[in-house]
Amino acid sequence: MSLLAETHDTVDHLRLADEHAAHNYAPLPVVIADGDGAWVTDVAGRRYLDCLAAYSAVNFGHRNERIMAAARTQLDRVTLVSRAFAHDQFGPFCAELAALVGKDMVLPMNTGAEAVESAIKVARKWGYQVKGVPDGQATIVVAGGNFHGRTTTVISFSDDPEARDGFGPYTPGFRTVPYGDATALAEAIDDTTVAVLLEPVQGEAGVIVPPPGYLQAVRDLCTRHDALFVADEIQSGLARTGRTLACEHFGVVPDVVLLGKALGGGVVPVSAVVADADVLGVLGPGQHGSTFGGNPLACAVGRAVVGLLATGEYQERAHQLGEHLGDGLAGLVGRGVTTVRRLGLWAGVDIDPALGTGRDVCERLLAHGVLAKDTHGATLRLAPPLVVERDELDLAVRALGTALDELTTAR
Ligand code: IF1
Repeated sequence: MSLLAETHDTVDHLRLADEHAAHNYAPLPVVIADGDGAWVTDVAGRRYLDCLAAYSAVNFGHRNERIMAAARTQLDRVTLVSRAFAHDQFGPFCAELAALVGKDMVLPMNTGAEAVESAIKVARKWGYQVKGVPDGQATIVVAGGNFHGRTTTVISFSDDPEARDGFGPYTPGFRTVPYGDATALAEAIDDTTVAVLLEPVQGEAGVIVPPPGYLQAVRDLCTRHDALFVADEIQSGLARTGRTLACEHFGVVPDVVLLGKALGGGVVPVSAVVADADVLGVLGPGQHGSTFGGNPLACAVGRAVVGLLATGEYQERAHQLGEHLGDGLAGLVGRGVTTVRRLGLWAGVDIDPALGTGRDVCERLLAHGVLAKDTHGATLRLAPPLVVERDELDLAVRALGTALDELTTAR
């Protein structure tokens, strides 16, 4: 029996979490009890417009009815059998997801970091077995400002001290080049390079859209040097930017696509490495695995997500609503906002440091009924569920303007 299940007291909940949960986050002082579409309600009954969507893991809205129906149906059938046996959601999920992405095969995992780690293992194995890189000498090129997860290997190639410091010794075999710099990438690639791992749009870095031609240059360099272009679409993918994959905006087709977050419909962790057989075929029985990867509940939810994406409706919504959001945010430039970056319904909003930090703005947005998250000090990342309505976006922009005015007055 929960100590506080029926308590409507935010402070009690925050105190319990503070006493019994690791302090690896500093959450805003709000305790959510219910979610529906683009809105959540806290334990005191206050409603908030969710402009984070769990870092784009809730693209289809809280408790999306088609996703929840698929989950409920599967919950009443079978939820976990391990990959030691097949099940009736597995093949269809893999076939349907592969078709959505335009590849042959899927390696289903759970978290985004697991998909990234799995892709690193596959790329290395492909390098040794197919490309002919001497065993143990594979290198992978990554970009400065990257965020690909929190596991030890992944933070080994992070250049964010908060994410990396204190967790050594680090995994070798990675080279870092400035994001957006094709010349630096060309200089970093050599015969040992098995892959270039990039976010098509850098999320944690603040929704950094690459310069024109950059991803095409990455594609060309990977082709020329027989290296795999691995696109981490865990946050940018699945309609967030207005296309199924962010890479589509730039006219490039990566060799390997990493998916996660919204693939689980906001219900269960579902991630995947998606590629053709000439890449994923390097894995044989016993060479990789996961207790929960590709479980029946995950596959049933994943199939519902793929079904939602098949019509293009969410991609179009993100495009249209993103334009509307962009127009609203443009009106705040010079009113405490210095820069706005956006692709689809995904925006990075830089706050004038003279006014305060991104956290300061988020705390005032909270008071005005809007949830958002800061990143790297002075940037807000806005990523509401794609089911949000225009007037709700207007509400968020108005609340941001008010928060900025309050900070200006308080100076
Ligand atoms: C946290 C950031 C966002 C990701 C990309 C892989 C992963 C992520 C492009 C790993 C995860 C999450 C992790 C979460 C907060 C959030 C985040 F701020 F950390 F960087 F979104 F920008 N590739 N991003 O964005 O996926 O293992 O978490 O399922 O760690 O604080 P995961």
